[in-house]
Amino acid sequence: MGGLYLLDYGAGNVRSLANALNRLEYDFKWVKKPEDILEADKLIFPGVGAFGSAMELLTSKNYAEPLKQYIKSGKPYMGICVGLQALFHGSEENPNVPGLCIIPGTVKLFNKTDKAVPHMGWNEVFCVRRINGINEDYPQDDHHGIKQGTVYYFVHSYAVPFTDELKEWTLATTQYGKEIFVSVIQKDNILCTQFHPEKSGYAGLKVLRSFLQGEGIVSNTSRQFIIRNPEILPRDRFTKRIIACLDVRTNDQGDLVVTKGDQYDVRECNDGSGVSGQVRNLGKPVDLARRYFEEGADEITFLNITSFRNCPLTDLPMLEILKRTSETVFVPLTIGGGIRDVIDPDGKFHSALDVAGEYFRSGADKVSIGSDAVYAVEKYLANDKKLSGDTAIETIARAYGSQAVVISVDPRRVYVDSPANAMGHHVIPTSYPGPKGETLCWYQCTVKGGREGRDIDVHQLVTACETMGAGEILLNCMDKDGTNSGYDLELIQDVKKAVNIPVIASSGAGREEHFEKVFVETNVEAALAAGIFHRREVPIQSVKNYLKERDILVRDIISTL
Ligand code: 1PR
Repeated sequence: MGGLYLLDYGAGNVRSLANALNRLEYDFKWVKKPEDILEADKLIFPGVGAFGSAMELLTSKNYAEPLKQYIKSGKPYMGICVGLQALFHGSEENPNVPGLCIIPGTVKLFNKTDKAVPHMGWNEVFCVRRINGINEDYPQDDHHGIKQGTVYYFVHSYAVPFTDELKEWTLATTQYGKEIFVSVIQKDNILCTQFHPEKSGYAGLKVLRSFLQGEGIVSNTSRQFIIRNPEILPRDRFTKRIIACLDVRTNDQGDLVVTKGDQYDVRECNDGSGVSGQVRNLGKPVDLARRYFEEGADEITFLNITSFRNCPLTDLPMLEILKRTSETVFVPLTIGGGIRDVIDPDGKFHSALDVAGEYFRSGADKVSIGSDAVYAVEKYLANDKKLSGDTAIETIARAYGSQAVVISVDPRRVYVDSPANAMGHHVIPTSYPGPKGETLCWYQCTVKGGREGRDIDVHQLVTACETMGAGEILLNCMDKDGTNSGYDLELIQDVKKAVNIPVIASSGAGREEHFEKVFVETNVEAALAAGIFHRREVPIQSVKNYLKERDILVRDIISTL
């Protein structure tokens, strides 16, 4: 049989890797039984989710032993993310679960005091092994397509600290905060990346292609290398993410279109009478997503903004949109709208975990939970902050990892003239005066796309969701949405101080300088925009150029394979 095999143990989004191999025009087969592993001529293990669940699934499927035999056979093995970590003796993530014990060492949790965890975004690799005779500045192209100075997409909370004992195994390291970890393992037939090459744009596809062509292994045998130690830089090379957001809904003719609201109202007011007109149609979801990928978006977010009306599993067009988008877009995809327990039209119950699983299997890397997160936190607060363990956030984070769970917050300002009138809510000073000149407000969470306010503030929501295991906050603002007046910096600063997980600023972007302000004044990891991109008012590259000129790290796109 032979050939290239992918080892899918059923815990995550392997569709993206399959799409990447299709884009590179490589045929492959899926490992379906333990014997397939030893049949393979080349094997890729895309590990997603928690170390423990990966190892338990490998063991329960009787894959672990044949996998160790395969690796020891000398045939080419590529491990991705948890597929790298699994080679080690164990992980702090699940201390009682042994790894494959091929490489000495333990996977450790990042230090959370100086940076957001998970490490979710684009970061540079540093080749600790340089080809002899090549000067320091020469870009490294012979290391399995891995180029010094290029950024790749990482999403993990645990990593292998770089130590002298790992020098013979380590091709490259990456610095995050003040920690240096092993980002590429390469020795003999083994190549493993902590980053996701299938989600790292064309730079990542080049790494996959190099492994598939077997280039790196040849160059290793025929070259002399100089090993050098990575030094801790004053600042890591972690870039800020620019995210394009596509609010999607059916228009009155029943077609799924990309639309955009002004303060969440997506309908045109055609004749100035104030009577709602057509749903704004700003383009087709798959076409726009592909355009943004080519233009340098670091991530694409789809929000199904009328999902509260129906069962997402019957909303097959959204699943289809994800499947088609993930065929040609090789950066992370987030899908939101309707991630909750549902009963479909014929009465069948589907858990939020089932719904999320459908989206992951269709090509999503993250799911975004809006209304259901508000309801879950209301119950959590009413239950003396005891975790129930059965919320959508907890069940999806447990199965797919925290990094797969985003909380989308739809807050609106409630102005008060004094904290005493805020009914115990978290009040902050605002530079946007209220109707009676108030300079204080609290941010009320809403559900159903901003249609219904709840008695819960953003501070309560985000801190509780982090406790429940969410991995990221998508922080919208109804008052700023669609205004092109800039982000709500006070809201964002307040949330950024309240949580340790990454925060995406959203709502209000109008010009390149708005992105600089939000990064400099709030230190968020990412900034999202919709209207200015859909209406072609501000190109993504122009935002990135503006930020680069002001010494804010952003990803350079590699536009060709
Ligand atoms: O409640 O879990 O079913 O999720 C519904 C999802 O749909 C939530 O993420 C919610 O934010 C979103 N949503 C619902 N209704 C609307 C609406 O606009 N009528 N989108 C909506 C809210 C926020 C962003 C927007 C940014 C940037 N829009 O999607 O794109 O504010 O806009 P801008 O750069 O043009 O200012 P559930």
